[in-house]
Amino acid sequence: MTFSLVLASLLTGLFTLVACAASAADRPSIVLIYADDLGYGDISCNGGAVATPNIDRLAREGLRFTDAHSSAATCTPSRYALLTGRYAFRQQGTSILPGDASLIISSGAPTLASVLRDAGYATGVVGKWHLGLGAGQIDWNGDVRPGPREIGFDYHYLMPATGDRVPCVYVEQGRVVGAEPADPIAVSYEERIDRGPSGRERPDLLKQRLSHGHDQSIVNGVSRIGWMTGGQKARWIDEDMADVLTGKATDFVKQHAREPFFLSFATHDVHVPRLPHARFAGGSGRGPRGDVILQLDWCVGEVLKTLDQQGLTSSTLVIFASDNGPVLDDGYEDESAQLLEDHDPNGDYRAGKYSLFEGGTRTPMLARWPGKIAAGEKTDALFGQVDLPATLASLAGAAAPAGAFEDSRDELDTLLGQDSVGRPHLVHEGRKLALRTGPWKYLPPGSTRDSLTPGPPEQIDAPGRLFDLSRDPAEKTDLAQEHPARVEEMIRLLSSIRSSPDGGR
Ligand code: NG6
Ligand code: CA
Repeated sequence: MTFSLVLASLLTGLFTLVACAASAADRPSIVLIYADDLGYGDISCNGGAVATPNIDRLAREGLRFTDAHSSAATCTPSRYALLTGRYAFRQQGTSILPGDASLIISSGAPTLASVLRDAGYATGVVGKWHLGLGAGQIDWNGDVRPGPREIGFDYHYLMPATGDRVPCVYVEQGRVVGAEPADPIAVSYEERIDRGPSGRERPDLLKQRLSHGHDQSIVNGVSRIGWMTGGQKARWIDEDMADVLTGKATDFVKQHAREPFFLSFATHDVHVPRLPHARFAGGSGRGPRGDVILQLDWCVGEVLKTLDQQGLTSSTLVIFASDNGPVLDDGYEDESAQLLEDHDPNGDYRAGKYSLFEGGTRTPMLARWPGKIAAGEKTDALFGQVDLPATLASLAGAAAPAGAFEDSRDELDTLLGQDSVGRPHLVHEGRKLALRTGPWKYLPPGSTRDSLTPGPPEQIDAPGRLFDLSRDPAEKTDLAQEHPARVEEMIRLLSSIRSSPDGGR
């Protein structure tokens, strides 16, 4: 080899090294803060009447999305889509799960977490899970697996299902925190295994009365869905939950400050039961729902403060979003409807959680990455949380795994604020499926719930309803009769997306 050839190959090698180092340095750590049941209008930067200064800081320093959506109008299917990059309707058993359900994502299946882990990220999930644990009968006194570790998270500290479902315990690395062999935990959604009084029988024992459902075991003075016995020392204190989970989330950030990490911090707030810590109780003047919005904002502030203190703010992409739209009375008498005053949980949109109307899935979304995402901007691009796996994989320089993430589009340009259009279409999942294409929204015939205004579900006749959201964000004027061809076309597109992810490409 001549001297010049040797020099050339040395230089090439050096260049490759520098290029790799640069791309590694360009990869931010990622913190996803995933709120529960938080509506588009629940944050003050979207017009909410309860002040959320920490969440608003993300908007001031980053990008505010006006047309970003959870994949479904309830928790489990939204979280499934967010992790797998697949719409949940493609898999049976992805509707709201009981607290003893099996893990609904197969061990070893590629997920947002596993792809980032394989790309060299330390991965952790703290907070609400609600994707099932174990495979069959769970032994809450032993090793609870499969769980997050089998689908890509190195670390977990979880509430297994929801705050209103048993078991009311935390699970850390496959073990119930505080479990004692002498006081074994048992859980049942079929049999009344708890000999103590139920919430229905003894409302006088409750801190907050139930309004519907939630009439089984009483834990920490709150009546829950499901029966549970044992584990007295392991049971959570609802009022401390925001502190406990935020502590675990910020510990994870501190422990991984010197390497790329992905943290999914899924808060319990603002789901029911709404039992804020005494620091926040009464603070909003709008009852417990307003108070837990304050508490959620505090949780966000603690994470941002930790990033600041660790010198990680500019090297971390922070995404803030919610798993579905807002709900007022979701089973407890917490005066959420009576004390709303001028606060509009869904902004200008119609209905909320459980609904195919916009309020079901159009949720807050903020993205901050200083220097890479312009500060203080807003985007009207259509964005779906189902896109996060392909988008964040692309950000991390990882290839989307073959045969996976099939509904997930690489929308990195949209996330960074460089594409103002976003997705060409998006499915919304409620009991049925609705479809967006550009400004058009198609809702199928059937019934859809409105969890914000009392009354029976809304009945939609064939062939369904069509709205032009650019003129009619509140979905009041049905244009289906005026635009039959568009309705036909959207029904066709929805059915082809339903039968195959490629149908919509
Ligand atoms: C419903 C519960 C509701 C809430 C929801 C799940 C009743 C009557 N209602 O079945 O309180 O727990 O499930 O919410 O039990 S989600 O945000 O996790 O999807
Ligand atoms: Ca939810």
